[in-house]
Amino acid sequence: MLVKSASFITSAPALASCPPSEWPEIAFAGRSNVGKSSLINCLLNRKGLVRTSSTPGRTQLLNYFAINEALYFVDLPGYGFARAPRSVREKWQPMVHGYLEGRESLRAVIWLLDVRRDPSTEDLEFLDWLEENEIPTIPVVTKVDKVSKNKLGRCLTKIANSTGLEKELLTPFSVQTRQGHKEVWELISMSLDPEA
Ligand SMILES: Nc1nc2c(ncn2[C@@H]2O[C@H](COP(=O)(O)OP(=O)(O)OP(=O)(O)O)[C@@H](O)[C@H]2O)c(=O)[nH]1
Ligand SMILES: [Mg+2]
Repeated sequence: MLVKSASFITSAPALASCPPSEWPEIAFAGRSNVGKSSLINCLLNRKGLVRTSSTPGRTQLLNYFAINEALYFVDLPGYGFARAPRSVREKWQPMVHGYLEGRESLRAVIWLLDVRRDPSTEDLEFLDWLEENEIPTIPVVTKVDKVSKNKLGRCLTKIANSTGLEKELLTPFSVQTRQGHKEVWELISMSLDPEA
């Protein structure tokens, strides 16, 4: 997709405060620090549109970005950040599950996993929850610049085995090399227009 315009719209604390659902939307989910905000910036070719951080747990609201006045990207707060205050952790589930269950204009969730980490219990629970709720899920494996080509295959096999997802469904991605940029956009386009 040619990104002509991309801008921050709002940070919503819950489904009820999301903007009117006039456009289809794609949400980005995964553990804290996995690279959600970086992936969005890369897809939009905007370096600093979404704030990224080496401190996990920065994103704590449903952050809305409008693309080409035709599509929303929603940067979701990450899970699994053990050091986050309890108040933040307790809010995560009702906020994120409530949004994902209730947002009719949601077309797919891009679910991120770090290539160097074994999927955690929280990752697997979240995937189960997405499957139970029949939410279309696009798995993306991030930070693949951090492993050699050789090791990448083994990491993907491991992730496939522990998640039960087909290895072919895992799209390797790197902000550094832009590997996967085209593939992720293709998957987004397919979920926006399943007929095509
Ligand atoms: N080498 C490398 N680093 C990456 C990549 N993607 C993200 N990072 C780094 O990982 C860290 C976390 O990235 P973010 O995009 O802020 O992660 P996030 O998932 O939005 O994190 P939260 O908002 O805390 O949930 C930052 O230091 C990024 O620069 C990548 O593809 N390659
Ligand atoms: Mg973030």
